[in-house]
Amino acid sequence: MRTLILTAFCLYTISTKAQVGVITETFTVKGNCEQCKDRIENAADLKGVKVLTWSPKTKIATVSYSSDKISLNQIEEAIAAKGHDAGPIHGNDKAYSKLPKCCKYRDAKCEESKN
Ligand SMILES: [Cu+2]
Repeated sequence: MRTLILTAFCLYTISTKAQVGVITETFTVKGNCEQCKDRIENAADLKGVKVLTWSPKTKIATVSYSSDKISLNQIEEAIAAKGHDAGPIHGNDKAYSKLPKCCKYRDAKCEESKN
């Protein structure tokens, strides 16, 4: 009986996970500084995205989003469009060229001083 209940519980858990809903995932976004952080987090201000936070230290973005409204790929594309490499997507070169010097993560590390 106990086994049956456990099995039923496991099946329930699996089916709940398979349903669409709010998903939290992490992916790498290249960037340098606090300005990058603002740019990246604002880029992810999209319909279906609950919250995205990015750490300049770890270069990891953590995003919670409604999978029935938006996909992780779309979120990564929105960030890449701002010039930041996001997950498997290469940051837009034109947008990258317009980034402040401090944010050009392909060419330089950000100095601690602002601007
Ligand atoms: Cu920056």
